[in-house]
Amino acid sequence: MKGFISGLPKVELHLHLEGTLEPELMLALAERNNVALPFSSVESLKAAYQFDDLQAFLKLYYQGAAVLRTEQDFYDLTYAYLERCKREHILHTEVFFDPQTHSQNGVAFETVIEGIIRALADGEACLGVSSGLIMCFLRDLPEEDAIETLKQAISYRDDIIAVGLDSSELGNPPQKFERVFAMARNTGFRTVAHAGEEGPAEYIWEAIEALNVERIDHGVRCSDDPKLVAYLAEHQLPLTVCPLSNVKLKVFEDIGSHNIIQLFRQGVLVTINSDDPAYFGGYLNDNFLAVAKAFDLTKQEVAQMSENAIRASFLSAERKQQLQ
Ligand code: ES4
Ligand code: ZN
Repeated sequence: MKGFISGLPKVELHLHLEGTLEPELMLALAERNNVALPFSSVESLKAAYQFDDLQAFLKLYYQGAAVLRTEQDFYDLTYAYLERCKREHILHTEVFFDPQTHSQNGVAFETVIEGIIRALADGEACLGVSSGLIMCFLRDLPEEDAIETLKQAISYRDDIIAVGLDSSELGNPPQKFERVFAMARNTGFRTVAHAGEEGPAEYIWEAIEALNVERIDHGVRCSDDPKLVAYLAEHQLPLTVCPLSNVKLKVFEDIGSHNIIQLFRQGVLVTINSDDPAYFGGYLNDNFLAVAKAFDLTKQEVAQMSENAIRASFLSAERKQQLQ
């Protein structure tokens, strides 16, 4: 199974670039940029990666992201992930970035995006990994900040395929961003949102009805509402599920208690993704393998998961067909 998964052509749809910041690079950039970190070794950093919930994780994730300062830093971060894609046989990836995290640290929008788009172009040309860029709004910040961020993105209209919504879910329902998502859609951006990771099934309904999203990121709490599961299956609205992330953040106690296979068997278009692999201890192949082993999946079922991701991607119908 391990060899089968490694060799399977794959697509990734839920990955935070800032979440690919490996401890080694984090420490190197802290030194390069003179940013103070409360950790001095890879070991002490890794030892701190034990989280009770999303909030505990986000604290470390934002602290880590503060070492990213220059365009070259964003290039190096992004290119290192694309090299990983090549090794993992990921042919296409749709990646999130959080510009507001960096503007809070005094780093300009242009610095962040120029580094990322240069790496994505090189990744396609030199590694053969195609990609799409998704700009996420931080949902724990006010609506006006998201609107300001969207305005900055307009000059990069051709470099960004979609907008998304991430960070602290509880208390920050999708509805809060209804207007900015409408503006984004009118500008020609596609839309996705994190919903139903820690938040209730109601937030998934809101993401669908108020934000008009084309995919739900996580969405695992849909199981609390059978009508919602039926809706997702009927409309083939994809969920980008992140199994190892959910276990690390205690959304599920262990991989065997995860509901991904239950949803799969109920006809929901589920996909497997790695979320923040540097923090959660596994890239895409590890996520596939954990699910395949825990539920004793057949090769055909594993291949179906990969096919689901091709279907759920923002690729053209023509390119989807090439990948299938
Ligand atoms: C995230 Cl796992 C997760 N959930 C919500 N927001 C995030 N940002 C980075 N990782
Ligand atoms: Zn995520």
